[in-house]
Amino acid sequence: MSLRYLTAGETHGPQLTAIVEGLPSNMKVDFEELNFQLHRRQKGYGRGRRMQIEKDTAEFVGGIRHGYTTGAPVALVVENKDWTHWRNIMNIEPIEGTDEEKRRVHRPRPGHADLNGGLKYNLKDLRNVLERSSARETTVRVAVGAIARQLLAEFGIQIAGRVLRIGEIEAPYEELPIEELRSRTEASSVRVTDPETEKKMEAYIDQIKKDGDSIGGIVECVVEGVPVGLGSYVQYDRKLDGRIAQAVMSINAFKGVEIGIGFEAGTIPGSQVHDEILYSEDKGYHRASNRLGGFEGGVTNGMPVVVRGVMKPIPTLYKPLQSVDIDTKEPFTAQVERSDACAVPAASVVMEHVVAWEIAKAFLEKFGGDSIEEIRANLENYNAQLERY
Ligand code: EPS
Repeated sequence: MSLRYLTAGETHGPQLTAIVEGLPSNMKVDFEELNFQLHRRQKGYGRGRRMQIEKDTAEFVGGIRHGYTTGAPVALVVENKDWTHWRNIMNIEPIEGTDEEKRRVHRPRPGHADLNGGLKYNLKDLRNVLERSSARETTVRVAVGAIARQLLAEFGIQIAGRVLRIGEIEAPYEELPIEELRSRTEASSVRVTDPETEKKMEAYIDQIKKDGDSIGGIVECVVEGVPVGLGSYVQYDRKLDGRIAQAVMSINAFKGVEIGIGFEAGTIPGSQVHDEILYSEDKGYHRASNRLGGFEGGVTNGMPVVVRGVMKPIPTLYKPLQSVDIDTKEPFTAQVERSDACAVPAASVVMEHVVAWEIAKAFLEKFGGDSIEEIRANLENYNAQLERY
């Protein structure tokens, strides 16, 4: 059985839940490290008041004993502290009260799932849409991805991310060792490597907020130590770059994804795009450059995997856009909801984790076994085969 997970829960409900199946047994789970990843997702300049309410921590309720996975499905929950303010509104039992008391939503926000969801599921209270479509759900995707990240770390695979752009402010691109990339972005309120850019981005976000607007950006994630041969060219749905693209596009508000130089590859000749193949005793086969971001034929080539994603501005605006009331069909322009002016730094953390998940899944497809020991033996066997090649 391949690695899989499902999530459940609403943004203002009691908790978010995830069930992960297919993890090997005997894998040590570092709870502190996992909660650190959840904490990273909560940070970032431009977040709204909700993040001051929440203190995300994962509570495991299945599949782990004495700090190690048992091979059984892993179940975890993350409490929504804000739920105490929504107990009645989010009650699973029928409640009495006016629309206002129930916080019924009938004015769809452009850019949100509100109207599509209402039409599709025939829901006259759009709260039933927004409660689930909220980016709050990325909390448990990070928790699940953090387990995948720990599995990958067992085999020397490391991940880091950064913010490349927020609105019109672009960060200078610096090639850095992964440890330095991590420490510099961790010290930054907007997850950039350069303090000057950080200041400019903060001022820019302040201005956007003052204008009652929101802003998106571009994020990048890099994965080092990925063995050659994950994914496959033999079938469309086994191409790992395609699976990563799907995972990144599934992050709330993401509108595009690139691998390596991505869209730039359509603007320059092939001689400047493809990465020449080299061989040396110590490194074996490798590439002179990494413009293709670690993939050829949908298969990893042993170079770092480089993924970029673009996040649109959050659609909940203090500066209202034109929409239509679903009760009266009349136009309206004023609906103010609490939200974030910019969640790009948080999205960068989410992207690291959905990418970690896809790579872990492909890793287990190639080296899968029911225990960590079995996987390690399979990997060693493969590495010996590569050396003989
Ligand atoms: C979100 C709206 C805001 C964000 C939320 C995503 O929540 P609220 O409606 O409670 O103010 O804070 O993000 C999170 C809660 C989170 O954990 O990232 C939305 O509409 O998508």
